[in-house]
Amino acid sequence: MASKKATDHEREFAKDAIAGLGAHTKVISPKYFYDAAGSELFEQICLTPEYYPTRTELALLAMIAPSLADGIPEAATLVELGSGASEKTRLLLDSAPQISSYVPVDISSDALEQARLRLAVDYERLEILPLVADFTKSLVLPRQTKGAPVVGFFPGSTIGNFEPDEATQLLRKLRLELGDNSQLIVGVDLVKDTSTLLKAYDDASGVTARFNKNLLVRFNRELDADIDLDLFEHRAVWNTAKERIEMHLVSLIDQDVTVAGTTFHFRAGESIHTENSHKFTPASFGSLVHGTGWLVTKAWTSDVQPFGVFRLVADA
Ligand code: AVJ
Repeated sequence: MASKKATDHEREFAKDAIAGLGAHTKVISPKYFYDAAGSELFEQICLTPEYYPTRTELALLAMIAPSLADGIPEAATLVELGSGASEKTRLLLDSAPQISSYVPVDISSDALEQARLRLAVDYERLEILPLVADFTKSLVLPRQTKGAPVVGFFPGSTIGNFEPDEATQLLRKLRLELGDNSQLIVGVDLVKDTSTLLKAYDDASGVTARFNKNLLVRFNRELDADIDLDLFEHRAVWNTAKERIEMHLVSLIDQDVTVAGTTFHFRAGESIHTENSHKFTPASFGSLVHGTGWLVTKAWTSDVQPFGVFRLVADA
């Protein structure tokens, strides 16, 4: 049984890689960053001096946790999307002991298991129900949570990785899945000066470059590719029109690479577009949420490095 599951995952990875590398503008979903090595590299990115979002959000959450907790019902279920190491979760759990069950959702079973083990030590009364899933697909909450008030937690500005129409679709889907009396707490990185943004996605010690190139490592290991990592360069650019940071892997020469048995030609300077990180203003995030079945009832923003936490409640 276990091996069949693995091949489904690799089959989808191969299918997406062939479709993306075969597209007019070569692209691959950022969800493929997060194998065990990628999740670990992301934890390291959060420790770089340049990558401000995680520290800024943690500081903001620490400040507003009591207000967030006030709005959380008795015996609530906390559903966290793309949970990773769950440090931010602790701030909520510490200030809202009325949370009785926690459903971390992540594509990386390793990261989930590590988070579960760490949390179980400190939160004995908390029912931890990990869900290995791609939260962009249909989410079925564990049956143990049936009937409990649901609080969604979507930190880290991961919503910024989606194109605006994908983000609204995701919010609509979550509105239906989390239910009528639910709420959703979203962490959103805000627009700021371009040099700060570019440094955050291209840190001097090259951790983000390794995180980006880890995709090529996965192509070689899991999709029998023959890619020379030194012939590709990490690049982060600010797209002013779309208010987003884009990450790319740029081919340094004309070359052919084979991935999952298919050969793709790269011109020198041609890239694989690996991630978008859209940046918002409270107004632009408000219009993104508009019409998705959620209402923004509260917004908290930090002013040092502008970052926002928004409480969305299900519209009646
Ligand atoms: C956690 C996915 C939101 O887009 O800022 C960090 C991932 N990419 N450095 C982001 C990331 C490059 C991060 N997210």
